[in-house]
Amino acid sequence: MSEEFSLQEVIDSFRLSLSDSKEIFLDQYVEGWRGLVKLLNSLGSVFGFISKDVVNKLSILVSLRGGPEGAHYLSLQSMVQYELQSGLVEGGDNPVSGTRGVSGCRTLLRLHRALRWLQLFLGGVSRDEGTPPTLCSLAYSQSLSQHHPWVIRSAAGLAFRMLPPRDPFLRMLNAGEPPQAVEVLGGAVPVLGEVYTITEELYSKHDLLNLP
Ligand code: 1PX
Repeated sequence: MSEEFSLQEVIDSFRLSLSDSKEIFLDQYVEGWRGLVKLLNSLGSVFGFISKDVVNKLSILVSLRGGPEGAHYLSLQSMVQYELQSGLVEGGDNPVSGTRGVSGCRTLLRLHRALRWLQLFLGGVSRDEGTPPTLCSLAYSQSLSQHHPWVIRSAAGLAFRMLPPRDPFLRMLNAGEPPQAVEVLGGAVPVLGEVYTITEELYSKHDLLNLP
């Protein structure tokens, strides 16, 4: 994977994370998020606190996947099953991550909620429903913000205002000129939507949507 952000690479990773039987592979899911971090990093230091949090969550998942119980972290489905069976979902003393009180399920839940934000935001941009700062803040208020305390919400609100206008934003996606980038974006939304919906159903079935 190159150092530069590529929307297509992100879409490919999320698409590849989906197996034929609709399991979601963790490695490719993490890879998709790594791609998004590149864009976050290129947006400037105001977005640093967001990027840091995502990187931190990704490294927790990577350490679980690379640890002695890593085989259980092949997919989101196997992770949920393993952590439920082992009493780790609530974040018991997890010998694998070495991070006490941090489960794969609760870590991924944060990214899952953010994926909803991304799906709403990119949908709005692709349909040209407003400027990136406006759409970003609208998508945030319809999703992630409900899970964030005031201090995070206000810092996020400040960062959103620093987002570039539509055309420069589309050019940052590294998917060709704006009209082409819009097309690629249009293709990204259903892929993100599918990953989101499968995860949502999995978490909902096991009553994991409110993990602390
Ligand atoms: C095609 C390009 C689109 C742009 C890609 C940018 C991807 C950004 C993804 C943002 C992901 C944010 C993850 C937040 C996870 C979270 O909720 N963490 C909080 C709770 O964690 P804890 O472990 O304590 O339970 C944590 O407190 C969060 C801290 C960071 C602030 C999060 C603000 C989220 C704003 C989302 C919008 C990002 C704006 C990017 C602009 C393009």
